[in-house]
Amino acid sequence: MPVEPPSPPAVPPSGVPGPEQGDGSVVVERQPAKVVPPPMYQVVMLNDDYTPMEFVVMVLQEYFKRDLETATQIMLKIHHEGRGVCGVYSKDVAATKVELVLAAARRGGHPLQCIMEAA
Ligand code: TYC
Repeated sequence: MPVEPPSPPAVPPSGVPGPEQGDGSVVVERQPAKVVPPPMYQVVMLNDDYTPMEFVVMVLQEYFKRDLETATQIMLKIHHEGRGVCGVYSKDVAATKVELVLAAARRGGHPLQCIMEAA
């Protein structure tokens, strides 16, 4: 019994070569890469009346890699304005930094608050 060859699909699946040029060759159009940057989060520290300024400066140096002058400026901004951005990171990194800062604050007996929010 004769076996029929499989017939080609009427519509080629998208993303695969097409259309035929007549000589059997095909033109492949490169799709522009759709690169979506990951959502970013800012880590924000809040002011309080009890955490020592020196501790906040140490946190900014240790966990946010700020030099002494920048850390002092950020700390003073928080002190005067109530809040300040320590840095902007991907979700996981921001969440880890918040955890580390809160753990260090609790170890030191300070009420320092640190949150993350969509940048
Ligand atoms: N306001 C605190 C003080 O006068 C200092 C401080 C700064 C506390 C920043 C928290 O996120 C903070 N000792």
